Amino acid sequence: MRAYYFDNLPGDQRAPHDYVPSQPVDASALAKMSVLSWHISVEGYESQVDAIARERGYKNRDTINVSKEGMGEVYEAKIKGFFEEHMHEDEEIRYILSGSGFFDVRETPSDAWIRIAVAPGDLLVLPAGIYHRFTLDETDAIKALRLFQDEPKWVPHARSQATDVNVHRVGYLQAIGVGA
Ligand code: KMT
Ligand code: NI
Repeated sequence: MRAYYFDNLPGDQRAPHDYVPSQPVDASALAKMSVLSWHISVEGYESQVDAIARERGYKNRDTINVSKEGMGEVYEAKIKGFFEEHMHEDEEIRYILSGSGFFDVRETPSDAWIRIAVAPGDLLVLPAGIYHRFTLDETDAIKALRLFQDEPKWVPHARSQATDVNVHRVGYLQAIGVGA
């Protein structure tokens, strides 16, 4: 997993958008934003993913296949929705089985985007309340496990003044020591 500041230049969301030279963001900077990651080889991943799921109380999971073939008619709408800046009231946990893509997370208070390039074997946890978005990259396909604690809470809350005061958003900022 590699992370770097997004260059904010116009153009295809699937392009890397890496500054030249790149401005990397390391795992400890991500951890300060409560963004956690592990790498677990896909070959024989089950027992290690099971162990992390047990430790962190992720009781349920399903598989998502983001590709034209995997999604059919809802593909274009889903791709558009994933890339709209939003937060959730629960963690967003993904283990990448195949393919690749980009999760963009908002740094606060700079409001810069940090782009996280995920590939097979990456397990990424975005905390509740973090503003983020997702896009496929130029390979146009990704398959991932979605893990969740109880009921999946996929409801996206689009960034807005109302979402800015959502209790999970405010709790997130307090947890990372920023703002209110
Ligand atoms: C999400 O919620 O943004 C997604 O599930 C994106 C695809 S998972 C790699
Ligand atoms: Ni999301």
